Amino acid sequence: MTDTIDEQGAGAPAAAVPQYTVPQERLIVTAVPGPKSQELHERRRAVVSAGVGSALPVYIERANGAVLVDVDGNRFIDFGAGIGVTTVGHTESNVVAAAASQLQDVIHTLFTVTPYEEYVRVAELLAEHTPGDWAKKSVLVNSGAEAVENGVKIARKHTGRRGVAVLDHAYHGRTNLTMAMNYKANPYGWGFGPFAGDVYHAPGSYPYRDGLGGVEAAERTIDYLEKIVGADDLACLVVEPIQGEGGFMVPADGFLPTLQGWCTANGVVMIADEIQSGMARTGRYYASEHFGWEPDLVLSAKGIAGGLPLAAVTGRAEIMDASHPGGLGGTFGGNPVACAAAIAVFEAIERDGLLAEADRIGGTLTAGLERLKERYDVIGDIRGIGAMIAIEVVEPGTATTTKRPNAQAVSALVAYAAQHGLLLLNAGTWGNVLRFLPSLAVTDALIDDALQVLDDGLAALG
Ligand code: PLZ
Repeated sequence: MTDTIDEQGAGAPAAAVPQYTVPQERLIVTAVPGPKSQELHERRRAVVSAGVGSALPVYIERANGAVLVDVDGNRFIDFGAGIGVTTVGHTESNVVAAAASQLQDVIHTLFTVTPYEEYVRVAELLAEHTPGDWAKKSVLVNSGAEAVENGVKIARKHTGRRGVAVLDHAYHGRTNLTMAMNYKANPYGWGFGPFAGDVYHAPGSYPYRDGLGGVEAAERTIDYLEKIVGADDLACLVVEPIQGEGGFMVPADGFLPTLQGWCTANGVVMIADEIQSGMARTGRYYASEHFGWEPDLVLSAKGIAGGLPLAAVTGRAEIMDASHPGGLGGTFGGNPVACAAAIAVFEAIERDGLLAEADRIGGTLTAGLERLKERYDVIGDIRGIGAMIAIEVVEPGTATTTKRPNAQAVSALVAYAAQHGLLLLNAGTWGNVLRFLPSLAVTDALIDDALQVLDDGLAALG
């Protein structure tokens, strides 16, 4: 997906050339936010809870490919993709067509009342594309947090145990159980307790800061689980193969398979939270594959349905069948329109070679960031895989010594980028990470342009 409408030359292939409905270029025509966005923001203040934030309060009117258009006519290169949701591109034409067609046929029945084929098809696709060559089953739900909740429910029922282990820097959602599973209380849990019990936080793998090899880091995690938690009452260990909100930490080699080995030996269900890292984002269907990790259960959400709400727990059939009939469900889970969109997403990944597109994006981004790192010593680390790349920003002169987190520079860069038509998201426990999560429709030209904005922003830090 490297061609735009303007670039279709005579040599372009006849099929699979995306037709964008929005020019794939940034364009700033007003102050950011512009007058119409400001007006909408005033209306919002009166009626939308103050607890709901917005990273960039420009109100979006249209979105296509890798570009957002706001109500004032400004166009932004979208390096957030709704936090890794519109992975196949905004308003991807096949996703739109599949959802529109499904809207005409059936919008809702509730699968647990009267079922429909689309749910079954999504479960088949998940069984095929999640890691591990064994019989798999799924349950479909509405959100990432709900997938985490269901993964834990199923693991508890299967093991007859209560304990839930997670890693430091983890993020798993905003429901009561998942708030307890997050590393950061502020903003996710602050004042919202009491929280669910039996949740244990163990150290993970953060190569830039802990300097540990994967097996060493896993041994530290296991030691914690054995000494502090105790394996006997542990139902599951939930791990993001590449941590998302925590700052895109790529674990050292061997970390994940070593933990899986320990879990298997101890009857603990190991669950991959692939909600941010899955669905082709890293150049594989699931990031676990990069690490030779075959999890017992895999959680999908975000990118699975091209922007429509859908999430899933998929895994070993014998674990997924642990629940008594009627134990799993929910009114909107596996909605037919969302399922039709998800089927179109799986098709787009295959038809448009999107796994290779993620590799291309990772290559272009990483090379450009490496060049910036040579010139700006606030870039401490560049990490990530495919279209899930981040830089960790540190105080000048500390990149190889104390690595002091530099949230101020991250905020300044995000603000600078927004003013210049580039939507960037921060991440990281200390707000010290700048993450790049473009859709797989982003062209190399757009990436180069975004890197130039970042270069200018870094220069402006002084
Ligand atoms: N697990 C790994 O990344 C969602 C949070 C946005 P939901 N991350 C974005 C926000 O501020 O609320 C996420 C994730 C991982 C679970 C979740 C939760 O997914 O669909 O937001 O519930």
